[in-house]
Amino acid sequence: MQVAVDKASLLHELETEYAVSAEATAFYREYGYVKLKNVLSPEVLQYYGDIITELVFRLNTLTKPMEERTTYERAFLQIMNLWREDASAREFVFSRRLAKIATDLMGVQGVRLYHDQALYKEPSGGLTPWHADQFYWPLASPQTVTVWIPLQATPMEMGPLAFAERSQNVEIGRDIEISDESEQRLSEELKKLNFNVNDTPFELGEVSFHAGWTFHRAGPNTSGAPRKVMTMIYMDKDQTISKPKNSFQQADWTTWLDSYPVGSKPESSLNPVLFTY
Ligand SMILES: O=C(O)CCC(=O)C(=O)O
Repeated sequence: MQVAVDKASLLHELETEYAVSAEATAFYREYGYVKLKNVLSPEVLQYYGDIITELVFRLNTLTKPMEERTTYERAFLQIMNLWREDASAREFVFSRRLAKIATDLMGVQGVRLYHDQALYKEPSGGLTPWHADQFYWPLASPQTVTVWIPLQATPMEMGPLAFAERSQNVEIGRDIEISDESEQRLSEELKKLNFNVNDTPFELGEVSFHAGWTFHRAGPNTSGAPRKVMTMIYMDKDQTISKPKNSFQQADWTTWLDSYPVGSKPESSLNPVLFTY
């Protein structure tokens, strides 16, 4: 029997506040990430998850067999800026509830969207190597944060996101892209420096927020089902664009920041403010 969807209550949930505790904020600032439970209901995850999944499989162009893929390609199907493809996906990505959490964790006055991306680790998909996201972004300050939203409960065998605690402040491996080399070099260096790694399952409704310079990875998906995840990357609304330092940042500047001038705030229509006090 099909149950009618109460769209108004789903939208209401995406708009209303989630109270971020002082402990969660302090944890985020010290450890560079935080995992929060019961942020989204099963109903919201089911409804928007189905829409996101349909878009991922419709827009995906990575169809070659696993054994012919690079490490990066084995890690996930990566489909970006779904908000520009579909009005319902936009409702999810523009959630004030999630944008306000990002704002409060960073302690800023508001956030803009950098871009969204769905990251689907297929059954038999490989690990996501250690890396820090901000290597890819031509942004001047470290005030960036990604919300990682599993669309199903994510046990260890699906490859939940894992975090090297307090690693946002160390200047190792900031010059290295996601690769076999980043996995090897960073796992050695992080071990040598005694970073504790939080590698734990996610309950349904639980999400994480991690800072742009926090090192993170994910294990392979050894389950029989896809690990479906949606993410949004937020930046302080007063963030400014810096001169691209590598070819990835150059490409990001053109694609995600609409080549807005270096030194200015990214104020093009690609980077809307999603929450402000
Ligand atoms: O989902 C993954 O496996 C990796 C996610 C990630 O690196 C990110 O969201 O920054």
